[in-house]
Amino acid sequence: MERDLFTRAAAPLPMPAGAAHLAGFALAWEEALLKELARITAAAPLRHMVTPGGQPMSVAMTNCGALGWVSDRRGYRYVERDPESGAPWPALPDAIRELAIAAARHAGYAGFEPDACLINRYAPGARMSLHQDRDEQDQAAPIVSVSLGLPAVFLFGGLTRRERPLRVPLVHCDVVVWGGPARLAYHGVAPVADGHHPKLGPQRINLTLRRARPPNINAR
Ligand code: MD6
Ligand code: FE
Repeated sequence: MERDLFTRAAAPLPMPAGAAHLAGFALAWEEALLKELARITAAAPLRHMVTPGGQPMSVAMTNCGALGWVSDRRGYRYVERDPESGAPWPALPDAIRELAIAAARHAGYAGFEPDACLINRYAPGARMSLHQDRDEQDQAAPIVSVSLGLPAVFLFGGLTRRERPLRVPLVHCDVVVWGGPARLAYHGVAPVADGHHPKLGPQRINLTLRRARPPNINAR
């Protein structure tokens, strides 16, 4: 297997109870992920959403799946349609769904069925400040986060803002899963350093898969 500057030997880093770092887990899906990403971002382009306070985010975002996470002056929420086009978000590709289910299972969360996939693009300098993911009605399900492209330092804290976060270096095709006792852990991404990834160029792409709605509500 190709190993380069951006690829570490597969060695999971220790994480708190309920969380897992799966080094290189997405490598088997790499080609499918890159192909699907191009398709999704052509149909639902990456865009800089604004925070409820009106600031444009440094991370550009889009979604695929039944539900997409959006932020605007009205707040954060999941919606069934792309507000830019009015169309439903692109469907969740089988390959992305299978990767998420396999990663969740590997981390001890069998039966994960994602209904939302947020796609984040970090240009060098982009970051995400520490926050909890609490916009999902179904907090029983874990969160699966797939890193592609440039490396980044994932900040993984505790259940309060006061705990100093772990710094978890992530490279292309690493996956992080958190749920159970870690489901509401504070997390974020340190500013992405300059660089050029052989497959993705000067950017980090993150896919975050979640279960936003409990199955019965979602089936409506
Ligand atoms: C990441 N993203 O992009 C982590 N959480 O690596 C997040 O943690 C996140 O992008 C909630 C809402 C949007 C996000
Ligand atoms: Fe988050």
